[in-house]
Amino acid sequence: MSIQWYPGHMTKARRAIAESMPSQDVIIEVLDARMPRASENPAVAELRGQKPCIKVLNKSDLADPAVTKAWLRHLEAEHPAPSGGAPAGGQVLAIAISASQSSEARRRIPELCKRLAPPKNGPGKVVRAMIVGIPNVGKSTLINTLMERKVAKVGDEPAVTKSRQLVTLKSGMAISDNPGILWPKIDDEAASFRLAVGGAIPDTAIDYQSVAHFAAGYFLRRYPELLAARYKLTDLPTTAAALIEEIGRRRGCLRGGGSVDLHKASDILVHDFRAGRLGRISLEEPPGLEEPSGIEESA
Ligand SMILES: Nc1nc2c(ncn2[C@@H]2O[C@H](COP(=O)(O)OP(=O)(O)OP(=O)(O)O)[C@@H](O)[C@H]2O)c(=O)[nH]1
Ligand SMILES: [Mg+2]
Repeated sequence: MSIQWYPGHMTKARRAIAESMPSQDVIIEVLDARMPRASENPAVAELRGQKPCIKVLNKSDLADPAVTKAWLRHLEAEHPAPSGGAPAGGQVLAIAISASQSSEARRRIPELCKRLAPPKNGPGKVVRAMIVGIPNVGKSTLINTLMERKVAKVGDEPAVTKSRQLVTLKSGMAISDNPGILWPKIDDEAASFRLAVGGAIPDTAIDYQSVAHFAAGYFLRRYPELLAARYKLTDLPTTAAALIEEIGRRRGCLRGGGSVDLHKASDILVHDFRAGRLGRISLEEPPGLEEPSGIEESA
């Protein structure tokens, strides 16, 4: 499944990010903790160049904690801290937070920004940071948390923010929220599915049932016990298609004639995942963590 969803405001947002990049001290790249790699927009790395960056694995309350820890280790290994002395340009730090709950975000992010920002000359120089990332990862929620009040609109759908908003924190730090940006053609099949399952792409721009099929297959392989508990299944189906059918039957998603409404059943599975009702699940693991095998990928 290749995704082509690139609304006009994203072109403008990308241009605006590029234009203000030179005046920024630190880039705060918000990622989805359930899929840190799939939610990493290659355009952000390209645009930020050598600017220091904090990779914020947000929504960690929904992600598998052991996998998040492994991602933090992996990201640290990918971007080792410079040995000795002040941080060099281009340094990357990674933290896991939950922007919707976090007093931790309020405490740690400004502190990390100050640590990463290049030293400035003269009194009254403020640290300038820019929040960027793909849609629906919690960028506006983070700015509201940092401001300790609602300054930006948030919503559980992609492309809620359409233009940049610049605010000043109590500490004097200048920080901007930006619209989520994707890249024009997402070719990586598994990454497209993960982005779609997680809600970074509107449900109307994807083949919903294949997305649910991908999720069902992954959950069966990686989190069978969570599926069994949520849907009260003593005998887990062995294929993604059979799982979606079974969910549909159990939840009464039936058409006239008794066949299962697969779209409704898919909807239940995807929305249970997004809301965390299945439990804490990560959709991808860093290299080195093995997936258990034994269940067919698809039916
Ligand atoms: N569970 C959980 N939900 C979160 C967290 N952070 C944000 N959300 C929810 O995720 C959804 C998207 O949040 P936004 O802050 O609007 O995301 P955004 O990145 O600004 O999205 P765009 O403006 O569309 O690019 C909202 O429903 C938030 O309540 C978090 O840490 N945990
Ligand atoms: Mg937003």
